[in-house]
Amino acid sequence: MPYAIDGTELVRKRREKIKEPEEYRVILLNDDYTTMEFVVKVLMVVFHKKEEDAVHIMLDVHQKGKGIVGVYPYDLAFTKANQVHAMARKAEFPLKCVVEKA
Ligand code: TYC
Repeated sequence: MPYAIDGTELVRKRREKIKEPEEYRVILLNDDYTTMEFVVKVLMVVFHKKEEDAVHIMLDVHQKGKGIVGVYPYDLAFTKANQVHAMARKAEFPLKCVVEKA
């Protein structure tokens, strides 16, 4: 080490290293086959939305083609996307969502 660093410098360096987790958007995609009722259920079960909010999000996706459902750290975003696809597969609906970096 070419020079000594004091306690304050060490604390500053350690603080600078702490990064907030990067965030990822989970985006729900519209399709012509999944029922509105099922989409609302998925939004309530997987994303913990209140029924009123779930209906609003579902209608927005239905009208616009896609919409952001939530923003999460990487692992949680992909876990939720997988849960959506697992529920959809089981119910034989083609419902899809995608994850993108926020
Ligand atoms: N478009 C579907 C219908 O009319 C409803 C729907 C909404 C499907 C949102 C997917 O992400 C979706 N039954």
